[in-house]
Amino acid sequence: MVLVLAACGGGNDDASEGSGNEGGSEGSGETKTIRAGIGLNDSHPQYLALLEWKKLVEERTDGAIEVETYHSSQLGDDRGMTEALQLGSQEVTIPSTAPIANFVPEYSVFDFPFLFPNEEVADMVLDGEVGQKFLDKLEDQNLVGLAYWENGFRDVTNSERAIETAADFEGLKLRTMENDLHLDAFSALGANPTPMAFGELFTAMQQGTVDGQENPIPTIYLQGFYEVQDYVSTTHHIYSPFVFLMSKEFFDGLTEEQQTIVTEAAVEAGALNRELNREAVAEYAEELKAEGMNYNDITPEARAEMVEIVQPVLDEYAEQIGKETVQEVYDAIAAAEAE
Ligand code: TK8
Repeated sequence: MVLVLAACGGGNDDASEGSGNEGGSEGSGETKTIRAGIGLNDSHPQYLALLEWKKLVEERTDGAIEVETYHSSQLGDDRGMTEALQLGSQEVTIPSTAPIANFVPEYSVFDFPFLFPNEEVADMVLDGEVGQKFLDKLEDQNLVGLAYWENGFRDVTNSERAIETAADFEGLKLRTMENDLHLDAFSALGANPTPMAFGELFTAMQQGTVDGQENPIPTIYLQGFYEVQDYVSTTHHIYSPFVFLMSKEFFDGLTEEQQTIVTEAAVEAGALNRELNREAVAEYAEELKAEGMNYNDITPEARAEMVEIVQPVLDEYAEQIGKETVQEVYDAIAAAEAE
């Protein structure tokens, strides 16, 4: 396997400089294996970008690092895989920020409803100083954050009715991610939220355990949610970033050169993830309609009402997180918007 990968990498300009086929500065010829797992399936932009990351890392390390990729929660759910990284029994996962808040509570700020106005501003804030500060907070939890990827703006689907105004959430059994802020925000809107791992969601909707869920359009389409859901409403209530996480124990065991390679590759593959994801949204929205889903957008007035309803929940979480930290995020957003 090592030989095959080294041979593939041989054609690459960057990989051919340095120490021949010794595999980086250690030169031991020992192959390090990364098990990288995600919850989404193998048609999602996240997985396609993960394959790109694998290719870049294997080429640039001359095969000294080998990456095995797993999708569809084969290695567990976001929370379980993150715990496995902490224990050093898995090397990479790319969860949404919401489950990360169970490890570093400050991450909840990224899941404040209606926080980011658009993807460009999100990129600037996350890829800037504030984003880096948040990545640094992961170290205490035995995790290294290499880059932000994109899950995207979340929209609601359900089997009961179109969500046009806040009142339509009333009594809706809605699956949420495992995150207290999500629970409290949807409760405030009148829904009946249930936290659940992503891998259990399809069956829960199929069996009617929940009426609906919320996720970005690419997930709704590529995971086949239209088979078990009738309504999609583009509430765009939360912009969900992904964080590319590596086990700190594994990262610390890499050579400096390898640390740079895995980090740069995570940023580059993340750009591909964002690009594919954004290209896909309009097309997949059309596909959802073609599959017979009832599709509706939200008026600015209805959105403003939702913002008002969740505001007390945000105030409460801002206290918990620390007002200064939250203000820093708001300031970075304002600065990005002004550019
Ligand atoms: C996939 C999850 C998922 C997230 C969720 O592992 O749980 O709803 O949006 O895409 O990260």
